[in-house]
Amino acid sequence: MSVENEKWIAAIASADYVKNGMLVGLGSGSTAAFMIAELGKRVAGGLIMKGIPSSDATAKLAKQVGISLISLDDAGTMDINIDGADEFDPKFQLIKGGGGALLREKILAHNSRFNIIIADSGKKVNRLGKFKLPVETIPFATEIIISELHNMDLNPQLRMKNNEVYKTDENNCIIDVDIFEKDDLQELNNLLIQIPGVVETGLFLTSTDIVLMGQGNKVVT
Ligand code: ABF
Repeated sequence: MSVENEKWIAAIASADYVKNGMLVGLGSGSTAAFMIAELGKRVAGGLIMKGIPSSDATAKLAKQVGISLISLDDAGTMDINIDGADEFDPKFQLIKGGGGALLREKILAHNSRFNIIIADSGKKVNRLGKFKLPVETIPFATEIIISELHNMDLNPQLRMKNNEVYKTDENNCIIDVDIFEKDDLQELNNLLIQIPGVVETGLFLTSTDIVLMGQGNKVVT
């Protein structure tokens, strides 16, 4: 079974959690895109729900498949939030933000009563950090933060796209750092967040309620 198929079956399984009348946080990335397509089909079939998108790309996709969107302000607390991840470990700690949407994704996760992660089996790791951790920074402070992260032995790399500095939906930068050697992720996250100019990190340590992982042709919960 292909990775794409594993993403797809996990996404379909997550759609079963969405019931009539729910406010649903819509994640970003290719696995989330399968979930949005499936919810679109169910909305066409009569499911009543509203979505709160975690990125401009997700908002566009959701509109294309007929999902009504509302703002976070209007939604308040969401019933459920469904999103992908770059890595998850046995404690359901995550690295997210490979797609650059980590800030809004973390806001949605924080404001949702129930958080589902959907993933292919390649995302499961025993220890986080093979995937570089994205750290979102404001442009004004990004260069000086890179120096500070060098001093913390985090091997920082400014994310680029088409030979230009990558910008998030919030017009911020992303610095990808190497955390594989770090044992205490909560402490590391606290240190990173305390640096002025760091907006958010892609470490999601406590928000996840369940992971639906496609593995071969089965979904493991
Ligand atoms: C979002 O999309 C991100 O947090 C994560 O970076 C990425 C996962 O992408 P994919 O589902 O395409 O592997 O969920």
